[in-house]
Formats: sequence, C-alpha cells, structure tokens
Amino acid sequence: MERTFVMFKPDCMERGLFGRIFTRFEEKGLRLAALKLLRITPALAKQHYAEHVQKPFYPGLEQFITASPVIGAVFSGPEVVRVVREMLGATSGLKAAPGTIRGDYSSSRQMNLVHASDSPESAEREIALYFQAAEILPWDPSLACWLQAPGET
Ligand code: FUP
Repeated sequence: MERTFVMFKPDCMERGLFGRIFTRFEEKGLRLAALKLLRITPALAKQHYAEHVQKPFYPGLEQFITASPVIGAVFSGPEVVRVVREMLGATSGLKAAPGTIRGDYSSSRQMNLVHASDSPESAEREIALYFQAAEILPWDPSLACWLQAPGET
C-alpha cells in the first residue's frame, strides 16, 4: 500500500493544533505506520528541503523549521500521497480552500502547519530521512474491513 511522510511543523506544535489536525487523518481512515517527536537540525533541514536550499526564502524557512520540535509521521493507504496533499490544500494558507487543513487554520505561506510528500518517490526519500526501517510498523486495524471494500488498495 502507498505510503506518505507527514510532518507537523513548529507552528502546528506551538499553536497546540497537533491533536486536532492528527484527528482529521485518523477520521479519514489513514493507517498510521510510524510517529516521532524530533527537533530538525539545520543539516536535516538542508536535506529535507534540498530543492529549495538555493532559493532566497530558504534561510527563513530553515530558521522556522528548526525553531521548535516537530512530529514526523508515516501514513499508508490507497493513493495516500494525493489524498493527504488534498487534505492540506494549497501551499499558502491564504490561498488554500476552506475545508482544507491550511485553509481552515493557516494564514501564511511559510507557517502552513503541515508538510506532506508530493509524490510516492519523495515519500520514500523523506521516510528514509526520518525513520529507520525498524521504526515503521505496518499493521491492519480491525476496522480496516469497514474502511475499504475488498480489492480496493
Ligand atoms: P509544499 O510542497 O506545499 O510543502 O510547498 P513547497 O515545496 O513549494 O515549499 C516548501 C516550503 O517552503 C513550504 F512549506 C512553504 C515554504 N515556502 C516559503 O516559505 N516561501 C516561499 O516563497 C515558498 C515556499
């Protein structure tokens, strides 16, 4: 089953929104496979945001993402990469549609609360950055038979 990496960013932690936002993913029926509280170092930030390191906004982004602890998670589910990105909404909270996580809780482009992988390939790269194989625990919740019909993966 497809996997995605989700990060609850410093603004999410500082504003006490982790529980509320995590609940949305739980209620959607995504399967939690890993969860970790950590502080991102500047070195890890440069790896995570490798495609942005040379951009003018990167220094501010690194300062933000290293400012407070974050929570990293791995969720699995059918088409989970796209599903989670759509739940987050557009990158900027000012542009994200109402009803999406950023649309409901963020008014910022940088402080947009949650990161999620943008492709299955990025997901595998990001999961490997944050988790060792032994920290990932795929399991089948008893309710799985009420979340998807047989054959829907
Ligand atoms: P996303 O894929 O939605 O996480 O967004 P991007 O990969 O385009 O950007 C990565 C992070 O950089 C976003 F969380 C927001 C931040 N960012 C800025 O802070 N300023 C910018 O001008 C663009 C992006």
